[in-house]
Parts: sequence; C-alpha cells; structure tokens
Amino acid sequence: MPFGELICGSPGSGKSTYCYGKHQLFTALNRPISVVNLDPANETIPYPCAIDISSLVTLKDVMEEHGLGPNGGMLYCLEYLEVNQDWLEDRLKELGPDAYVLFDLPGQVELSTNHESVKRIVEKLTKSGFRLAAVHLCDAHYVTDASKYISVLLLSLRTMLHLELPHINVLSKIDLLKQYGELDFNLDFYTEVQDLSYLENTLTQSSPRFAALNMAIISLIEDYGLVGFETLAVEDKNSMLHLTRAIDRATGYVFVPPAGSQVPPGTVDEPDGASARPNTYALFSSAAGQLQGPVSDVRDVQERWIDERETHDAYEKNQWRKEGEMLRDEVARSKIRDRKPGT
Ligand SMILES: Nc1nc2c(ncn2[C@@H]2O[C@H](COP(=O)(O)OP(=O)(O)OP(=O)(O)O)[C@@H](O)[C@H]2O)c(=O)[nH]1
Ligand SMILES: [Mg+2]
Repeated sequence: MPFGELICGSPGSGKSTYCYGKHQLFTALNRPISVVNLDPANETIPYPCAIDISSLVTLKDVMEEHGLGPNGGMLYCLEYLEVNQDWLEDRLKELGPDAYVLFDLPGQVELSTNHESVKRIVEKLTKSGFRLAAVHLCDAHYVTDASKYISVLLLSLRTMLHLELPHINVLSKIDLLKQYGELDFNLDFYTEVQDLSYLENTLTQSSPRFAALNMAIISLIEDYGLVGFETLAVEDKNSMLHLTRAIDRATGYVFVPPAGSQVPPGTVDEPDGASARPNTYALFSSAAGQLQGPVSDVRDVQERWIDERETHDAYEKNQWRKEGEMLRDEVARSKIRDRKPGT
C-alpha cells in the first residue's frame, strides 16, 4: 500500500526544502521515498523529482495561452491536473505498491483552504489505496506576533477542515526563531495551543479596536481543539526524525527495512552511542514502526534553538570536527593498509 505526505503551506514556508531534506534523510536510512513536484512554477527543483507536473502543464504556457495572471494561472494548472488525474496515477503506479511519496504543493494557500482541485485529487488517491497525511508548514516567525499567530492558527484550522486528512501542522525554520527577539511565552504555549486567553493583553495593546474580534476567533479555535504544532529545523537530524515519527503515527506507516539492509552510521541516533547494528535497528523499527532516536519534546526544542542555542551549536561543531578527523584518520589508515609492500 503506498503512503505519502501532502506538503502544503504559505509561500516560502519551506515546503520544497523539506522535501529535499526528507529525500536525503530517507535515502540515508534506506527507506523508500519519491518526490512529486505539483508546483508548475517550480523552476529550480532542489530534490530528485520522480514526477513533475511541468511535464503535463507549466504556469508560463497557461499564462501565455489563456492570458491569465500568475495566481489564476496556478489555479488553472491544478484544475488541469485534476482533469488529467490519470496522467498522475499512471506515473504513481510506476513507483510501485510500496512507494512513499511526498507531494510538493505550490504556496498558494487557497489550494488547500477553499479551492476544490487538490482536495478532489487527494480524495481519488485515497480511494485508490493511498494513505496520505497533510503536512502543513507555517513559518515559525509568525509566533513572534500575537495577531499573526492567530492568523496562522486560523489558516491551520481551515486547512485541516478542508483537506480532511490526518494532519500535522509544523512550525518550520525553528532554528531562526531566536533572531526575531524574545517570545512572550515559552515555545510550548505556541505549539500546544492550550489556553490562548493569555494572548488577550498583548492583543488589546497591539490592536485595541479588534481585541474583541480576536478573542472571539481565539475561542472558536479553542472550541475546535484541533490545532497543535510540531516544530522543524530542516538541517537538524533529530528534528527531522522527530517529525517523521509524528507523521508515521498519523498515517500508520510501519517501516520494515529489507532483510540484511545496513543503516549507515550516523543516520539514526543510537542509544548510549552504541554503533548502528542492522538487526537491532530492524527489530526496533519494525516492532515499533518508529525510527530510533531520542524522544524529544518541545522543551528540548526550546533549549536547542532558543535558550541554549550557542552552547548546542558549539557542541555540534566540535562533534563534526571530531567526526571529520576520525574519517580522515580512517582514510589515511586504509591507504597505508592498501599500499603494497616496497612501494
Ligand atoms: N534556516 C532555515 N531556512 C529554511 C528552512 N526551511 C527552508 N528554509 C529556507 O526558506 C526559503 C524558502 O524555502 P522553500 O523550500 O523554497 O519554500 P517553499 O515553501 O517551497 O516556497 P514556495 O514553493 O515558493 O511556496 C529557502 O531560502 C530555504 O533555504 C529551515 O528549516 N531553516
Ligand atoms: Mg516550493
């Protein structure tokens, strides 16, 4: 049964970079992965692309042919894809029954909040046996301002209600959060979305005219009780592994590595620094359906990227330097071993 993720979110929230990062991570883990570019305006695709909507339709052609602007053209392209869904499904079939597919959407949020084409494409894929989760990326920068945070909550809720998929909201680029200054609350306040009434003071000060409206929106979001966030720093292995576990839980994906497959050292976190042993790894991942790695919660994320960022950066840099030296020594030793006597 094929599994996958529908990657949606505002322009520049990090969707294509996430697809690239996940492709690298999964390739290192020997876990299947294919990325489908569904953004007909994506001219510089960072990841190896298994299927590209541009082979079917491009935004440039649509704009020229139909005299449409970039946004209208984008909606046209996705409607065109919907009409030609067979084209997509034929190519998806070629990826095999065990494919794990990321769908990289364009940044126009209406595609995942009110336009029907993506929703209908997803419905058909689900009916044909695809197990999909929506992964909704939101730039973490928005939590630095209470009213922007509310609009992100609303956008997330709207996307969840529209797509009707198992859904994971993600605060992306969490590694950049510190540079935007002090947060009013700890990070868990923003990720857990538990008691938003604490925002009242800030909202009343920043936009007194709309304070009542903002509070009404807050209570609506709280009434649904659906929105929460994971976090992501795409270049951080632990962050990617943590998010992967959350998505696997949502889709019910269980990864069983092929018999005898070796997990490259350093691609999974080994408990107590033990070396990666394929059998142990296979046992863990198939039994629990989860990748190994320290289970981190949002307080660890706060410490890593906000409270103790410099200390962690320095520690990681030191580790990389040591790994680099070990690798160089190993290469030097193997060269000496391989040298023929007398040369
Ligand atoms: N620091 C940091 N930068 C990131 C991260 N993820 C993405 N970026 C940067 O954010 C910018 C936008 O990333 P993209 O992946 O192009 O965003 P997108 O959502 O695909 O954008 P559109 O396709 O235009 O909607 C790029 O410069 C990325 O390098 C992250 O986790 N941390
Ligand atoms: Mg993109």
